[in-house]
Amino acid sequence: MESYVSETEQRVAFADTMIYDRFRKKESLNGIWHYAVDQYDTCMIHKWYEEKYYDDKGNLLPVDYSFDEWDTMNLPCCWNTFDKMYLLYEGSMIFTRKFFFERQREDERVLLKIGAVNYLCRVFLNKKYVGMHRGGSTPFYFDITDFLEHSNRILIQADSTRRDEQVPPAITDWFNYGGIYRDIEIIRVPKIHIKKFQISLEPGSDFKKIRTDIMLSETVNSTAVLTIDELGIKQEIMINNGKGEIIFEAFPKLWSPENPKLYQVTLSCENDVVSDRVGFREIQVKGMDILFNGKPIFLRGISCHEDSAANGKALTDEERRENICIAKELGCNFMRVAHYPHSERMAQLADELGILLWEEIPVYWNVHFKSEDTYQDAENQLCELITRDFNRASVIIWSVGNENNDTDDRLKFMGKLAEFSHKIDHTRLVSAACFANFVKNVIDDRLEKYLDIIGINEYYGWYSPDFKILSEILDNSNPQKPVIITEFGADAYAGNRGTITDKGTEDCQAFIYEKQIENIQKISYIKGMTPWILRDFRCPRRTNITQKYYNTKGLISANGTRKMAFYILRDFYNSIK
Ligand code: GCB
Repeated sequence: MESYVSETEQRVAFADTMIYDRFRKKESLNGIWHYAVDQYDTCMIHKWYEEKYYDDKGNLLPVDYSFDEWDTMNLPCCWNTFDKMYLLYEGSMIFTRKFFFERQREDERVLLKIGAVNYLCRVFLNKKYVGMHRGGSTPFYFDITDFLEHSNRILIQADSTRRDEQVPPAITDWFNYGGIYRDIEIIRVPKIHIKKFQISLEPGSDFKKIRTDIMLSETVNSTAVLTIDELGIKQEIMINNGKGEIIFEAFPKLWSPENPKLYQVTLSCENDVVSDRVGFREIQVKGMDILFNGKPIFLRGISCHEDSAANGKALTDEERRENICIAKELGCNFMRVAHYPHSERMAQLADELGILLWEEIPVYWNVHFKSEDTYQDAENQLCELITRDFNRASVIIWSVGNENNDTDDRLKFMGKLAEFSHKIDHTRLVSAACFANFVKNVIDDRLEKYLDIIGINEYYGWYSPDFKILSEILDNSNPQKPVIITEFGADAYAGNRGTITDKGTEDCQAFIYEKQIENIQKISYIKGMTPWILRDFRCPRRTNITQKYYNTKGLISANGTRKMAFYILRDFYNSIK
């Protein structure tokens, strides 16, 4: 590793630096930032962020930047959709802006929150290195109290370079959007503040107990107060050494996709007050059933990427809402938001609009399963995701990965991730999208023993032409846990018609959906499906004339045109509702 990199590999923001921040007052640093493409990492090598304009003797030095004269970009955004010139750019970009800051209270701590940067991010404030983060889709926080002045310059490096040892690795089947593509915010908190606030229905309590876990920023003894006015609850919670937990009796109306009832909850402790809007629900596996609020459920799902033609991964709220509404129009009660954490807005909207979610980390294809560093990166992303979305009733499944061959190293790596998810969240199920054993034609992935639900990706009718083998696999298998068919599908260019064997046509895609549904619905251990995929998405690997750098397995095109298969799935879901 070159020395310029190692200096700025210190002070990594991991999940333990996160704070509870929903509905906290935030000052936004979104908006106009100056930027420059920095293909050769010159900013890091020559330390532009130190802004050395003179040598020790006071002589003017030549510099290769002029921050405040650079072009501007409105953040957050993906640079690839900002300007055609950057569509295929991968590497570093430097962003900078100035802002004023006034301290409000003597004891306040000031945190910088960045919603997501793909993939590496380094932050500098007033010529000093603040810290870095790795992982392209989860939020991170820095305490910048001691860096702030009245007039400030912030400089951020966003580095979207694909690397094999990262999570995801270099080759994926989606587009590598770069940029600071989620909100950049400043949050003021009192010195003693609420770092963690988790609230949920206690599983197995007959829907009559709520559990709350709290952690403060300091290891003090104190008392917190939780209120849920609508339920007449005002509960004191003892805090010892900065931590408190309580389980108490309550009778909430249960949250469900049909009735997404949310309660306003407030937690106060010392000088800090936070709130949330939460639903209470229970998800469990019993024998071969998935029980939602105690009743067996079939997950009528659809997979979905975080990708829009106009905005890349920086979807607007309207675009996210539209995706959820289209899924509901399909008759879905469930979405698999693949293959990495989507914005926290997605789960918040799912809570409000009523749709269940599978959330995933990008342990995708050929991850470096042997590497301890890669494992730590994956576990940290998982921890950041769980910490961020713990209070979202809509999220019922954590997925620890997608389509990885059943090797010993992978089993150890993903088994550990599954155990980790169970350890830090006992209110949800854990799964992964696996392969069937295509040699023996049976579902027998060894990861099964760590999972609550087995996800199976199969592409019969598309990559594997013979549907007879699908029915053989499904008949041969005797899984001991419920199965979700997490992927099947076929490419189709919207409006392209042909026979059922003409690849790339709507007719072929629709035919494959019919045959898949015919096979899947006969199998009683299958408790859900999330076909691939709601909407066409950008993908550099897809160069066919019917693809044009898009994966066209969407039931709708990137601009929303419904394909024939959309109606096949909609009719099936409506028939089993
Ligand atoms: C898969 C992957 C997904 C791809 C899809 C495809 O199995 O999980 O990421 O996009 O197949 O279209 O090939």
